[in-house]
Amino acid sequence: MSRLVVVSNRVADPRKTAAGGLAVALGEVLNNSGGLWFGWSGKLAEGDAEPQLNVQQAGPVTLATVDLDREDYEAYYVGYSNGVLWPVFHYRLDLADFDAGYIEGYRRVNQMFARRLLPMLQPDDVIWVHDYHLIPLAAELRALGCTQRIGYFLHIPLPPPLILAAIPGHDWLVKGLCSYDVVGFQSEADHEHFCDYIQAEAKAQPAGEGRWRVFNRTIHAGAYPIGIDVQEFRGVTEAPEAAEMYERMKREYSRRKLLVGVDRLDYSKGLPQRMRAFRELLRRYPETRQSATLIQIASPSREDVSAYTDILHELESLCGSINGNYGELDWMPVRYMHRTVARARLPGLYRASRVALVTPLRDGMNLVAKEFIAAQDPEDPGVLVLSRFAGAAEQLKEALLVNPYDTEGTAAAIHLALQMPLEERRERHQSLLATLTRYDVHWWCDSFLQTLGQAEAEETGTPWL
Ligand code: GDG
Repeated sequence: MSRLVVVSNRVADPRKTAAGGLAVALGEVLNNSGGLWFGWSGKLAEGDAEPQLNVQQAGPVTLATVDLDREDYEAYYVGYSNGVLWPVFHYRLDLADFDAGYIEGYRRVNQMFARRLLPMLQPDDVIWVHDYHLIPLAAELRALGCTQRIGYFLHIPLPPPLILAAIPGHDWLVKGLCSYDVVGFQSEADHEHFCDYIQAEAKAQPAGEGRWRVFNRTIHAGAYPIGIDVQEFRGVTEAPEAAEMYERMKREYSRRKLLVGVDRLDYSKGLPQRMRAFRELLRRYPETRQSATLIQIASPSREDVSAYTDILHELESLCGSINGNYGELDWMPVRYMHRTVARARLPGLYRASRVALVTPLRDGMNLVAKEFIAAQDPEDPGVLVLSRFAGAAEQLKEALLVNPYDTEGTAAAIHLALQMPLEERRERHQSLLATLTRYDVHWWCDSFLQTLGQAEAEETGTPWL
């Protein structure tokens, strides 16, 4: 059997708990199959020498990481990945900072990753590259003579061609994507955007089921919506820490219905829009005052990117004004925490909540939506209010789907969720849980790797890059 090599921007020890969606999912995959996980250590290098490679064994998984020097970190990570690709891929051209210098740093780090990874590869390896930080990695590996199969999965949305085309060098990025053997997206919508782009801009020709002939190669493209490990998550839900959290929340809010939001503090998550919808709920449906409480966890994220400090201030000011206008001596409508909650306790919070608000303006998938469903008591489940702009909305049809830009419409959906009769809550939850169980993280991994396994190994380099 081929060995699995995973490459992602950050490497997390699968034995420890991690907060990112990607880290959680990949930890599970590698723990099951064993293999090599390569990426950035998360540390900055000291001195001028080429950074050391750190290799350690974590159970069945070899973890190999390199440090980045500050200049590379600023250009590759802060500048290009999070200052250009993240906003544009989330349809936020207004937040992109197209500084010409960044792309050089992005390319430099991808080249360095390719150089460092190549000597560790075995002939039969299957390589699986993740996310927007590493789009050109396959092209760089191929330029060094790598002939193994390489797959790529984009965890964030891929916007339509006209938005993508706003990025200087977008054609180079897409050519980079076409150096993989399999390119996977979270949703059919993202997959279609890719197909539209390569047909319009690169004269791609269909070459059978999911396959394209483009830039003199054959590639496979498809939607592989990421899932969670439902069994594992239900296990965490039943463990003492989550159960204790559940009991505490139930006691504390015995006379109220809890609404919950759990997000990285990111402008793509629609947090100010969510707060405005909640304010509208309190304004339009006075009976919800004193009967509903919103707990919003906003875990700190990318604090060295300036757009993130702006969103923090906007959110804090909205929470303050809602509490100021609607709060009573014995009740505050919003409990907002700019902190990370321990993963072991999160399911208890989900389970104690009647409604989850998952209302991103754009999201590749959104795992919180799935975790919320998995944590519910099937006899008395909560209701998921979900943005139609999350990748998860393609699968989770029985959620209450909302347009997060529509404040009144979202407030009305939250109101409906709060009032939903038990029978309807059960029916919806049952269907949602069935979807979640069928398309779990193992399905995601198996179906992607099966397609990659069937792809022909690349026989030559790609001299055109
Ligand atoms: C990217 C894409 C895609 C959040 N706050 C806390 C915490 N979390 C955990 C959640 C969940 C994960 O972080 C967030 O995953 P999401 O999917 O919601 O979002 P991103 O981080 O933006 O992930 C996304 C994902 O990749 C996977 O492909 O779904 O669309 O943007 O697991 O539970 N965990 C803990 N404390 C917190 O405060 N412990």
